[in-house]
Order: sequence, then structure tokens, then C-alpha cells
Amino acid sequence: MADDTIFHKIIRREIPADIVYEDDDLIAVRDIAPQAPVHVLFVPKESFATLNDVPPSQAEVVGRLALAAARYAKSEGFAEDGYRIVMNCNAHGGQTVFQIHLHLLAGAPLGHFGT
Ligand code: DGP
Repeated sequence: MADDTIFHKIIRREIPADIVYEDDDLIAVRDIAPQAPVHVLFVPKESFATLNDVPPSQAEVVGRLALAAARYAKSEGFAEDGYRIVMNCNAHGGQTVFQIHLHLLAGAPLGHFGT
């Protein structure tokens, strides 16, 4: 079901998670399988299975995730050294949970990709 992913269950407090931030629009939780010293997922409370499903009229949903990740990185002292934000989409993007979420990776130099 579109509103019954693992992240919806975390938002509804049906399963435990290490929540680092929450407001009316989104929640941020530590990834269960971190790929960097800091790996936090920013998840909107509104349901969108993939980035393909976000209409232009709701672009602020994605903007809020990005700015929440940037704020968190700044508050934790990672802004100056830098960080990466990633959103995977569908099979080729490696998406495994079908509720959009932004990965924030930080805390160490990350390998360059795409070269
Ligand atoms: P993606 O591949 O972009 O769909 O990323 C899904 C991420 O969700 C992946 O990095 C692992 C993480 N994840 C999966 N199950 C759980 C869970 O139960 N709790 C938490 N905190 N993260 C999870």
C-alpha cells in the first residue's frame, strides 16, 4: 500500500527508529544500514512513492527535505566540510522503500561517482 511503507510505520511510531528531527511536514531518522559516518533519511509525512509522483504544485515537499537536510548538516557541524544528499528513484536508482526520502551522507570524504 502507498501509505504503508517502513517509513510510514516509523512516522506512526509503529516501529522504533532513531529520530533526529521532526516537524509538521517531515521526519528525519538515522539509516538502519549507514553508508557513511552520518547517514540520515529525510522523509515527508505526505505520501509520494517516488520522485516521479511529486507534482509541480507540491515542489515545496522536495525543497523542504533538502533544506531540512542542509539545516541538520549545519547544526551538526558538517556544512563547511560538506556532505551529500541523494534521492534514489525506482529500480535503476536503487530505490527500495517506496515513500520518497532524501539521504544525507556526511562525516567523511565521500567517493566521487559518475566518473
Ligand atoms: P532507498 O534505497 O533509497 O530506498 O533507501 C532506503 C533506505 O532505508 C536504506 O538506506 C535502508 C533504510 N532502511 C530500510 N529499512 C529501515 C528501517 O527499518 N529503519 C531505518 N531507520 N532505515 C531503514
